[in-house]
Amino acid sequence: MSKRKAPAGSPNQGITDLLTELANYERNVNRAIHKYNAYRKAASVIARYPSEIRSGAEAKKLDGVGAKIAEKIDEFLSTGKLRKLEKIRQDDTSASINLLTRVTGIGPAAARKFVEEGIKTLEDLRKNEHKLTHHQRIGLKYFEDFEKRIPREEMLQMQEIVLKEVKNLDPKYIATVCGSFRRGAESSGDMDVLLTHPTFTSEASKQSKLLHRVVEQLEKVHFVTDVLSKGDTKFMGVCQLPNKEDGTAYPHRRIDIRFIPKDQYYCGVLYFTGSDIFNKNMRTHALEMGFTINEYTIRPLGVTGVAGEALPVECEKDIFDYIQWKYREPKDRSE
Ligand code: DCT
Ligand code: MG
Repeated sequence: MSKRKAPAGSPNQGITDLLTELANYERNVNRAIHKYNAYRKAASVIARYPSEIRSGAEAKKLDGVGAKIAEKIDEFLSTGKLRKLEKIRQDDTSASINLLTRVTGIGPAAARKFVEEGIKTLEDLRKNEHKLTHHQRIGLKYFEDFEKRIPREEMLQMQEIVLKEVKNLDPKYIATVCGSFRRGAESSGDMDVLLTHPTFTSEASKQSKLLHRVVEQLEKVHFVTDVLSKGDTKFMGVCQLPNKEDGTAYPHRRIDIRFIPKDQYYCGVLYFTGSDIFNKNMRTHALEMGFTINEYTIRPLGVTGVAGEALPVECEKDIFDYIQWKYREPKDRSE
C-alpha cells in the first residue's frame, strides 16, 4: 500500500489538493478516519469531474460532496485559500506529525510520539536513528525516492522483471501486478504483486518456502535492494530497475509481494486491484445482496447475518456474478 500521492492533472486540482491535505490532516493528526474517508471520497469524485467547478453548489451535486465541503469549496474559489488549512499549516505540531507520517513505517501514533519527544524533522530522525525500527530507517533512507510516483513505463519494466524471474523459478507460479497499475494508471505510488502456486491452498499446510524463493531470486538479480519485513505470506521491500544506458540510476521503489492460497487468489486480486473506494462500494452492494466480501473470500450471509462457507472462486468475474453485478474491467474500477 502506498502513502497517498495523487496523480496530477485534473481541471479541479486546486480543490482536490486542498481536500487531500484536509484528509491527511484528519487521518494523521486527529486520527479521525471517518473524516479522512469523507474528504478522500469527495476528492476522488471531484478529480474525475471533467470540467472546472465554479461553485460549492455545483460540487454538491456530486455524490460524496456534502454541505460542509461545498462551503469550503466556495471559500477557496472566492478567496484562493482556506482559513482552516492556513491554521493547520501554521500549527507546528500538526505540520510535524504530517511530515513524519510521510516516512514509510511511521504511522500517526508513532509520529505523534516522536513529536512529543521533540523529534520533528527528517534531520531530527537522522540524529535519532537508534530510536527507529528497521522499516522506518529504510523509509528515511529513501524518503525522497518514495515520494516520487512511478511512471507506467517503469512499472511495465518492473513487471517484466518480476514475471520473468517468477516464471523461470517455476512456471506453475501465478503472479499478478495489482494496484493502480492494473487499473491502467499512468503512474503508481508503489508496486503491489500477488503470487500463488497450485500447491498452496487454504487447506494445505504452509508453503513458506515458495515466497522466500521468489524474494531470494529477486535479490539475486539485484532487483530487490532492501527488505522492510518478510513473513511466510507477505514481503514488503524496496526494488530498483537496472541503471539506464547512460549510467544514471532509477529511484528506489516500494514493492509488496503477497503469497495467497490458490482458492483465495482472485478475491485477493480483486481487493488489491482496488481502488479502495471501488472496493468499499462493491462490498456495500454485496451486503445488500446477502454476501460478505473481504480480501480472502466471498461468503453468503445467513438469515441471522452469520457468514457461511467460502464460495468457490476461479476468476474475478465469479465474484461479480455472485452479487449480480455486471463485470467491470480493472480500468473501470476507480469508484
Ligand atoms: N486497498 C483498500 N483499502 C485500503 C487500502 C488499500 O481496499 N484502505 C486496496 C485497494 C488498492 C490496493 O489495496 C493497493 O493499495 P495502494 O497501493 O494504497 O493503492 P493504489 O490504488 O495502488 O494506488 P497507488 O498508485 O498510490 O499505489
Ligand atoms: Mg499501489
